[in-house]
Amino acid sequence: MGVVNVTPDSFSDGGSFFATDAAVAHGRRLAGEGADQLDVGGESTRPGAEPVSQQEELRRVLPVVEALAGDVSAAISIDTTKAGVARAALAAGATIVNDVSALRFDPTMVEVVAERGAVCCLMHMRGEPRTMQEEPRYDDVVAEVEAFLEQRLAFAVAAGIAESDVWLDPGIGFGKTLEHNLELLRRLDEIARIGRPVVVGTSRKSFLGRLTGRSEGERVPGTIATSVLAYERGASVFRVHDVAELRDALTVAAATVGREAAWTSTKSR
Ligand code: HH2
Repeated sequence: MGVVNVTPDSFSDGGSFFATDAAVAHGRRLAGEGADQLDVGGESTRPGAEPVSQQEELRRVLPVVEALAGDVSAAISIDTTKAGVARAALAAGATIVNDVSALRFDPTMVEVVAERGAVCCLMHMRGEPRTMQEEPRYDDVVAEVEAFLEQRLAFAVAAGIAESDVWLDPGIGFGKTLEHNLELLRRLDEIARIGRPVVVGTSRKSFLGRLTGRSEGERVPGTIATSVLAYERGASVFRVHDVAELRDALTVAAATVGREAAWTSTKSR
């Protein structure tokens, strides 16, 4: 899954693709590099980020979704917590809703996803982006994230979303310390045992910088290491900024463990 951030303030590529044309060109490039999904987002979720109005978010993402949906074979995912943005993006050709609040922030989001029969990615986050990194504490981070994801999956299914349309994500970096992120990656098989596709987003995140001392753009090796280990432990969707590098790494990893490269079959979703 390639990241297309149409934002001025995203943590690793903020501002680079803020103009519609630049974002569309970037999405085309990532699709050409082998992304099976393009995740288009108009609001940064980095710690302390300022909220964006629905009108502004729509202005940013809708032309990009429209242009890419008619143009690339990759499925289009809309990275939003707002039902109005998801509804418009799905009408414009998106087929996946990536909701980092796991259907919690907007009470009407669940209806939009269910009505449209969209795939939805439910992610674990402690609290909300503004405050999530204020002293995150867990007794057992993996058990708590797993319980949360099971509860959100049950909520989605009870509201009419097909279980087969739900992907789950432990939310690396969302209300977690370095140790929490590493523990989640180390024990990712426990999350995979829930039985839904697991999405993992480690791409260029700050915990990689804490381990290596590298700045955002220099964190691709760390992104690859964590993604390959997550793959080995059962993850099947990798939300990344650097698609070509990840694709090669995962192709080699899949051949090594003797598993079919599962991400190639998610294209149509
Ligand atoms: N991470 C980010 C945003 N959305 N969605 C899912 N499902 N999983 C993630 O790990 C995830 C996500 C943060 O990365 P980025 O989009 O690069 O930054 P920003 O939120 O600042 O735009």
